[in-house]
Amino acid sequence: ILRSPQALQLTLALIKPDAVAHPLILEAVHQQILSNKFLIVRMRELLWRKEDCQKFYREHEGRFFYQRLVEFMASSLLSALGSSTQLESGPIRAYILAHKDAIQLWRTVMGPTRVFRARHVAPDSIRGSFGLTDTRNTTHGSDSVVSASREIAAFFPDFSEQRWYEEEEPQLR
Ligand code: RTP
Ligand code: MG
Repeated sequence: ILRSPQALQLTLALIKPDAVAHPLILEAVHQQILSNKFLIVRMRELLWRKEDCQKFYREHEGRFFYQRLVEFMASSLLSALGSSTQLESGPIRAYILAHKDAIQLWRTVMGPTRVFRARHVAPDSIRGSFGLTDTRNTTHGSDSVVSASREIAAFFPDFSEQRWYEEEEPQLR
């Protein structure tokens, strides 16, 4: 009964460098994933290449926050080596999460984008609890089925949703 995109939706979740850098926050976010009964389909940690990051966020190109968002999310070789010139950036963690209502549920668990708003209207959400600024707001989540499949492919190019439903997901029944 679970073996269909109708029954189980996928989303891409990212934990941003501000949270990956902090073991307690990283663990708390991971626990939020588990306690909300998401199934973790794939998970990886990486230093994001700037070109890949720019491509991922291309819908925001030209917006006032685009440059600082990319500088924060992507790592140059200098930041990989621990250079103090790029203190903010660092590794990120990417997940494919599955749930009946994965896209909307993850966005609710994250809370509002803007940290001031998150703290006021959803203080127990991830961003309300751990967000530092509008850029360093702890997590990312896909906003639609179309962007989820584009974003999953960006981080997990070998992943096939079809094959997953057919071959892996049955273990859950
Ligand atoms: P996300 O894509 O990260 O899951 O969050 P979202 O849909 O709620 O927000 P979106 O509008 O797609 O923006 C993507 C990321 O850009 C940064 N941002 N900063 N006013 C600002 O300074 C501002 N607005 C957006 C945030 O880090 C946001 O997560
Ligand atoms: Mg978005």
